[in-house]
Amino acid sequence: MFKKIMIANRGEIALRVICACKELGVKTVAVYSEADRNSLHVRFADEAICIGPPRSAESYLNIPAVISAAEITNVEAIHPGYGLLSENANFAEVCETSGLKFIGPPPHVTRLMGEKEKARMAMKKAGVPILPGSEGVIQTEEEGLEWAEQVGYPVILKASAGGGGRGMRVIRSAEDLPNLFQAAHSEAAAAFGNGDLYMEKFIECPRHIEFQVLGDGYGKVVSIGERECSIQRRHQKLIEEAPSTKIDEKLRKQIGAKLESCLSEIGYVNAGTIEFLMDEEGKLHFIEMNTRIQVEHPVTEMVTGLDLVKSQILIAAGASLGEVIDRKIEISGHSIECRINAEHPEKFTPSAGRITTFHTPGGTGVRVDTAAYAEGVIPPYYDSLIAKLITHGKDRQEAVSRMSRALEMFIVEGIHTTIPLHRRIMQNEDFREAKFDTKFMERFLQQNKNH
Ligand code: MV4
Repeated sequence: MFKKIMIANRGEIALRVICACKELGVKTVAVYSEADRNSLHVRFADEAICIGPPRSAESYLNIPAVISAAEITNVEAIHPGYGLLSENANFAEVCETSGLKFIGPPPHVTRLMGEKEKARMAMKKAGVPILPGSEGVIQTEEEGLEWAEQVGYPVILKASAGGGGRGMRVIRSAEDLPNLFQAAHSEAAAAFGNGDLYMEKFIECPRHIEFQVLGDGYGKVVSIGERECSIQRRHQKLIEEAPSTKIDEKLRKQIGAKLESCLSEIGYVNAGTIEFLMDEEGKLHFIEMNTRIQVEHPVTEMVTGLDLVKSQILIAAGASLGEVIDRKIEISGHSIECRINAEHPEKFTPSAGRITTFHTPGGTGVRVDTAAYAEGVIPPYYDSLIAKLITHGKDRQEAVSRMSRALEMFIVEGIHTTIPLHRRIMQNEDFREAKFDTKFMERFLQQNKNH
């Protein structure tokens, strides 16, 4: 096992990694920007190093500064958390060439999954279901028209270097294709430095369901169930849960087995998430893979009893899956996570500043992952997530009623948060009946305009 690792991240996920390290007896080094001097990740780490000014580009994303801090403090490995450098294959490569273990997959796997159209073809080859669409990159408008004709409208153009919803265009008829093709191409080229596009059949009202996997370095990959992530706004998830009410044991096993063989073939190592769209008939279709620990990993932890972050560190240190998971994985009960953001709950505009009161709920089946505290300051430079409220119950209904009462008992004053929004969603009839898709929030906000 490592003696000391660095956490190249901030906020709640930096604390989450510190928790895992403390339990494993691993010493920790925090890095922080000038805006995060008084952050809890700095306080709870064994050592801390300032790596630059507030803006992420000059601190948390500054690879030379992060690597220098790792060398000065003699750490053996770096945990990247989520966001920031977590899916940067070049960073993973620099780590390895500097003799530092990157806690995540090898660079070539991160690179493959970062090219969405290549990832799609790799999954197809291994028998994981994908949507009808182009094979590889579409070079010209004419080629786009041919594929669209074959697939049938509506279709969606996506940026191969994109992901997470950026640079997409829905095309409903042939006459719209030329303009939208050029627009998507220019947008992708400007945003990602790569204008490559691919095409898929467009699903109007999909559910977003993702599978968690863990791979060791010895060719073994296990699927550890799914998460339902359809409650989102502008591609930002708001509520996640596990398991999905739309997945039965047969489908879970079938998709899980396909993913295990496919990712074992690819040489997948460490934690990963495979995103699917579920169509109106309940069929799953692969869309993309995330090669990091996800924000919503706690709901999987709550229903399996696994510690995914400890697992990541053990795997990076050379443990086999047999050593990391020493029993059969079973899904027990139901778990829900509400993302508490420092935002105005109706306008969704960022709300930075000093927190004056901070009271977190507790009690049976309640977990709070946060780095916020009373009198602490939420800086304006970073992601607006300030806490994750997670509940577990024997079934979905119990998890929802726990969430409802926990939200009532969560007090944050001094800044605006999404807590009032979550309280209202918990009362929504469709939500309570698990009747939703990725358009849920649009409908919900429309209906609740006057509240
Ligand atoms: C789609 C789609 C419909 N059909 N692909 C958005 C995020 C990115 N990961 C994929 N996204 C979508 N891809 C096809 N073929 C609809 C979306 C989509 C979406 C997906 C998941 C969660 C929320 C979403 C909100 C709008 C659109």
